[in-house]
This record gives sequence, C-alpha cells and structure tokens, in this order.
Amino acid sequence: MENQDTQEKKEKKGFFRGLFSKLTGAVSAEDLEVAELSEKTETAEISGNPETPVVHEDNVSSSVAAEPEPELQPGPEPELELEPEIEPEPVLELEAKAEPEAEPSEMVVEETTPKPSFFERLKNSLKRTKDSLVGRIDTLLLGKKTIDADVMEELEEILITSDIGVKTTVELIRTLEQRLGRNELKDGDALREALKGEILTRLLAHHVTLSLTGKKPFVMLVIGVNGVGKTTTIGKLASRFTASGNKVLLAAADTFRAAAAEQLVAWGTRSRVDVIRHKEGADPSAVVFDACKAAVAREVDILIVDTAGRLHTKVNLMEEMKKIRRVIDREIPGAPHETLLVLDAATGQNAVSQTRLFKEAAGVTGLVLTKLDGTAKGGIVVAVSHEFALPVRYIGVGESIEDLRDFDPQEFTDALFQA
Ligand SMILES: Nc1nc2c(ncn2[C@@H]2O[C@H](COP(=O)(O)OP(=O)(O)OP(=O)(O)O)[C@@H](O)[C@H]2O)c(=O)[nH]1
Ligand SMILES: [Mg+2]
Repeated sequence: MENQDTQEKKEKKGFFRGLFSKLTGAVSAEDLEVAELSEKTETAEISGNPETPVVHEDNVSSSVAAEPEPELQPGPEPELELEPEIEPEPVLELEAKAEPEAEPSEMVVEETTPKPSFFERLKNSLKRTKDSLVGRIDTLLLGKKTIDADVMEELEEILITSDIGVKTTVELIRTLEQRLGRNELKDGDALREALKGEILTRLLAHHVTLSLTGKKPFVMLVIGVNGVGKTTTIGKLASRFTASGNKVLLAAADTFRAAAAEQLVAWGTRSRVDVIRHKEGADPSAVVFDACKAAVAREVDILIVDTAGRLHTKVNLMEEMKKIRRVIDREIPGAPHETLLVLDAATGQNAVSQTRLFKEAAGVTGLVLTKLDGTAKGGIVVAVSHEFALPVRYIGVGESIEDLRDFDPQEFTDALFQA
C-alpha cells in the first residue's frame, strides 16, 4: 500500500516537474523548434501581408487624385464666367424666373412664424460677411485693454482679407493710428466703434439717392460682366418702379445670348411691363434706337436698357457699349441719366478691376452689388464705392423680386457691426 502511494507520488512529481520546466523555459530542443517555427509563422504573417499598406496608399492617392479640385474653387474667374458655353440653360432659367407663385413652404412659414423685420433680413443676408469681417475683429479685440502695433497689424490683415481692399484698408488703418496717437481709442471697444464710424463715413461720402424726377423718360443703362445679375436686377427694378406708379419700358439690348430677351420678357410679364426686343444676333444699338423712340412716343417714365454681359477687357465689346450710349444720347439728349454697373459681390477683388475699366469706358454713375446673400466678400461694397467715389445705389440680397434693396450706408454698417 505504502509502495503504491510512493509510486503515485513519484509519477505526480515527474508530471509537475515537466510542467514546471516548460513554464520556466527549460524546454527541450524539440520544443524550441516548434517555438521558432511558430515565431517564423507570425513574422511571415506580418511581413507577408505587404499588399495591405500598398493598397491603402493606392486608395489614398487615388482618392486624392479623384478630388474634383477645380470645382471647389469658390471665386469664379470672370473669363470663365464670360464663356457662353457655361451659360445656364436658358429655358430653365426662364421657367424659374417666370414662376410667379411663392413657394408653398414659404407661405406656411409665413402663417406660423412672424416674418423677420426688414433689418433682420438684411442682417441674415450679410451673415457670412459679418462673420468674416466683424467676427474676426471681435475675436481680436475681445477684452483688449490696450491697443498696440500688433493689434493694428492684425486688424489690417483682417480688413484686407475681407475684401475691404488694400487702398481703403491702408487709409483706414492710418486714420485709426492717428486717433490712437491722440489717445482717442482707449481699448478694443473704442477701436471697434471707431472702425465702424470710419467705414460709415467713407460710404456716406459718396452716397447720393438716385432721383428719377425731372427727366422723362429717365433712361437707365445697365452694364456689367456676364452673369453678375443685370437682368435680374432690372426685373426687380421694373417691379418696384411700377409699384410706385411709374410707367416703365424695358429694352432687350442683349441680343448676344440665346434666350436673353425671353428672360427679360418673363420679368416684364410679372410686372406688366412692355419689352422692346429684336431677333437674337441683331445690332443692340438698333434695339436701343427703337426703345428710345417707343419710350418717347408712349410717354413712359423710365426706360431701362439691359445689355449683354461683356468682358471689361474686350475692346470691341466696350466699343459696342459706347455706340449704345451714343444712340441713346442722340435720341434722348442727356441720356442715359444713370449708368448702373452691376457687380457680383462674390467675385471680391475682381469687382475692383471691373469698376475701373467700366468707369473709364462707360461713364458709370452708380453701382449695384448683387449676391451679397451668399458671400463672405461683402467688404467689397466699401472698396469699390470708396476707391472710385461712386454711390452704391442698390444691393441684391437674394434671387426673388423683393431682394433688391436701396443701399443705406447706416443700415449696412449697423447690420454688419450689430451683435
Ligand atoms: N443669390 C442671389 N442670386 C442672384 C442675385 N442677383 C442675381 N442672382 C442670380 O444670378 C444669376 C445670373 O443673373 P442674371 O440676371 O441672368 O445675370 P446677367 O448679368 O443678366 O447675366 P448675362 O445676361 O448672362 O450677362 C441668376 O441665377 C440670378 O437669379 C442676388 O442678389 N442674390
Ligand atoms: Mg442678362
């Protein structure tokens, strides 16, 4: 019995010793081979999977290469805009614009939600410009107890990158620095207020309300590069002039673009305004000649002439515009009484070169800045008005008929600077 027990104990001891030596690494040669083999297998598994990172890289690079970079460019080159091939589908454009009914969803909103005030709507339209310009200024000046050279340098950068323009920015900064030197600007709040005041002063300096009285017909020539919103602005103006009791006539002197006249007719129909038009490709001066004759004969109050979008750098197109002006002046001496240059605010600094060349070639007397609702580049309003000493007559803050507003410098700066 005792022997049997001793034997069992020995066997158990042998088993535990074997297990112990395995656990402590005292392994047999056979065991070592197995371990090496399995290590090798693991290594092979890791390094034997080279496709994974390569495929991944390929995926990355192909996905980068597939990024449609050009489409993401926000600022459309004017040259591209002027290409007839990228014109929007004329029929669709006509249909969209000829749609007189309000969106049903808008009507529901009107019933349930109080309509925001005129000023609130302007503020909402300028939100992106406000964020870009005043939002960054507020971040810079927040809690600033003193104003030093670094703050002024950063302010200068914000103004330039918000399309206030280099010339106007340099002038603004110089004026503010002089006021700082005179200890007029104690802190960030005072600087903010002073900047707002200086911008307002510059806008007011050239602000003259357009007077339509005393000239009959009052002739308005509307010019600008392609797609800036000339025809849309004319449609909105026709509506507001008619609503205020004027007899309006439109001239479709854009004979270049397919369906341009139809687009104007669609706007005219909405306001029950007649449109003088010729066939596509006709001489625009001939349209203007007929329109002037008709305006006098029909005793209209306001004649508005729509023209083809033209590149301000194309000499022959600018010559054509000069001819249109000569014809108008010959038929109605002293006319056009207003030459409105329409600028797309979203083009930012391009608007500066457009204004320069159109002003030289066409005697611009007033500006319209459109598409302020969709851009952060609204600072351009200040740049073009100040640099060229021209009044901004209207601003476009949306596509619908009520989205053209008289430009009011006080309201504009309030909308930008108000919290
Ligand atoms: N968001 C917005 N869109 C606008 C505004 N003004 C015009 N548009 C849009 O801009 C586009 C071009 O407008 P048009 O009036 O056809 O421009 P145009 O200058 O007559 O163009 P061309 O005759 O081709 O030179 C249209 O889709 C308009 O609805 C605006 O103030 N805000
Ligand atoms: Mg047009």
